[in-house]
Amino acid sequence: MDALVQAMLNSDRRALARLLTAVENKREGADTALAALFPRTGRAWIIGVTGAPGTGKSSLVNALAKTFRAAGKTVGIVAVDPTSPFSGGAIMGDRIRMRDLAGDRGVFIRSMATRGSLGGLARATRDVIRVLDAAGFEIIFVETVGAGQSEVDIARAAQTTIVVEAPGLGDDVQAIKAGILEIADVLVVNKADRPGADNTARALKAMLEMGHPTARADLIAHHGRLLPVENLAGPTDAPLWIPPVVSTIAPENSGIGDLVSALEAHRRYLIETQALDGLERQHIEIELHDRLQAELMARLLKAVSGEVFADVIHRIQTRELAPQSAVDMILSLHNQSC
Ligand SMILES: Nc1nc2c(ncn2[C@@H]2O[C@H](COP(=O)(O)OP(=O)(O)OP(=O)(O)O)[C@@H](O)[C@H]2O)c(=O)[nH]1
Ligand SMILES: [Mg+2]
Repeated sequence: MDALVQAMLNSDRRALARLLTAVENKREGADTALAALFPRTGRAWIIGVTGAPGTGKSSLVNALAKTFRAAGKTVGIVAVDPTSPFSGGAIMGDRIRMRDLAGDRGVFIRSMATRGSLGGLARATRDVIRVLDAAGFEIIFVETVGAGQSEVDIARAAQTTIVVEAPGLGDDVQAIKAGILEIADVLVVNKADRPGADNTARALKAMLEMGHPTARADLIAHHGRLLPVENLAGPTDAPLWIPPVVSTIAPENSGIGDLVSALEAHRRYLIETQALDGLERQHIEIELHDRLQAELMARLLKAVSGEVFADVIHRIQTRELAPQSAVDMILSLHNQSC
């Protein structure tokens, strides 16, 4: 694994691909490799791209990557598909959509599909992003499909999040799922060549005017909290970021310049208001919480046998044991075995 890390740091693309596979699958030695690489991370600009299936996320990433490459930036792309266990189709599609990037050594594309739990996917995505960051890619796009909690969780690894909408997904406002708007730093109405695009843009702008989240603190509301919220937020007198709405036609490169300007403005905003530090602290807190939760649960399941669980479930069903008493009992069993 050491040799692989060294080769990867010497820009060996095959070593990078192999290291990513090892990290994604949590192979032996992967955690040590990640720990060795960790001091080299934190330099990349991570841009999340999320939205309903087929809205044009990959086409947009392709167009954005080409623009950033023309400006001399190196680009990593992570395409995550939590919805399908066999995302071969989507991955093939991405390969076609992004084929103009093939052969460019300044670009590295990685597709990931669900393996095991969604929590596991979020963990794997963070680790894959870190390896690309350590490898020196300056901008990393993370594309996630859909609009559920899992996509929101994955999008939280990003510093700037693009939410992509397209006309014709049914009722304009209905198409904008609750929760997805709150994570948007930049809103894109792609497929602006299609009828109804102006309505979608107007509906989005109206929704933004109606209610804009005043703080990012709500982002961690469903997670446990290790730190008081005041410690997480940036300076309270910082100006608010109002997400701009940008219309694009990705395959024609139309609107991409405006989108890049919007992204860069958000980046500047994060730096100038010192929100970047606060955001990173939030991300670390969420990650630490997630990792502890997964690790504690894994240890518990290792220490307490399946028979004990079966017995406890039976005793709950026969009303012999209340669910919370069962939890206390299992935890005390676990503590004894530690
Ligand atoms: N007319 C039109 N078609 C577009 C535009 N952008 C993308 N498409 C087409 O829409 C389809 C889906 O584009 P993708 O970029 O794969 O969309 P996606 O959001 O990445 O899709 P998934 O990853 O499967 O969710 C493709 O056939 C694209 O060529 C656009 O601006 N206008
Ligand atoms: Mg895609």
